[in-house]
Amino acid sequence: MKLKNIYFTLIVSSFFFLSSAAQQSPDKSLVKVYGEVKKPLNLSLDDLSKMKRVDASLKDHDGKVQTYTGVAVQDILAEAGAPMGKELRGENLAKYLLVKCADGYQVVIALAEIDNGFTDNVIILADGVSGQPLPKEKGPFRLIVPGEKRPARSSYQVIEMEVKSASQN
Ligand SMILES: Nc1nc2c(c(=O)[nH]1)N[C@H]1C(S)=C(S)[C@@H](COP(=O)(O)O)O[C@H]1N2
Ligand SMILES: [Mo]
Repeated sequence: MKLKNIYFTLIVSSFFFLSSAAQQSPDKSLVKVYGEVKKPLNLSLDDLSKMKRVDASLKDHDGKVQTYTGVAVQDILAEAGAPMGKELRGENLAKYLLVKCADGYQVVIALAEIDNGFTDNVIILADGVSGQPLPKEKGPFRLIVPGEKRPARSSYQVIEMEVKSASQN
């Protein structure tokens, strides 16, 4: 009877130990920022948590407004040394960001659509919604493109952001 109790305690405590270990292991997911940039980046959730945080709202498929939180894509591209701000003129206006997702979904955003010298719309790379991490099927990173009639460019499960040029010269 006593031995049975010990076994029971061992099984229960090892279950709690293993489940807490699983919860604490940090998410190692990365977003790769590369292409026509001076300094390619591999951004983790931890990296994003240390950058300037901003909110963006998005109406979901069902018309409900959700508040996402993350980092302005402008700040990420500036950090990577993509042409932003004063450099965003001439041939750099033919440059764009190709956002790639784990499911193969891809969207294009012109750099001028990201720069606050051109627009008041703040596009963010979100890692949270309503004060929580993104749900697994939409995360861990999601592009939020506010101010559009449809949420179709707000790509989820983002894995790469490549700066490219559409110039024909
Ligand atoms: N990776 C990825 N992101 C995506 C899509 C997709 O198929 N794959 N669909 C888009 C479309 S068409 C819409 S309408 C919205 C839906 O997002 P919601 O389910 O949060 O409303 O996600 C967008 N982002
Ligand atoms: Mo959609």
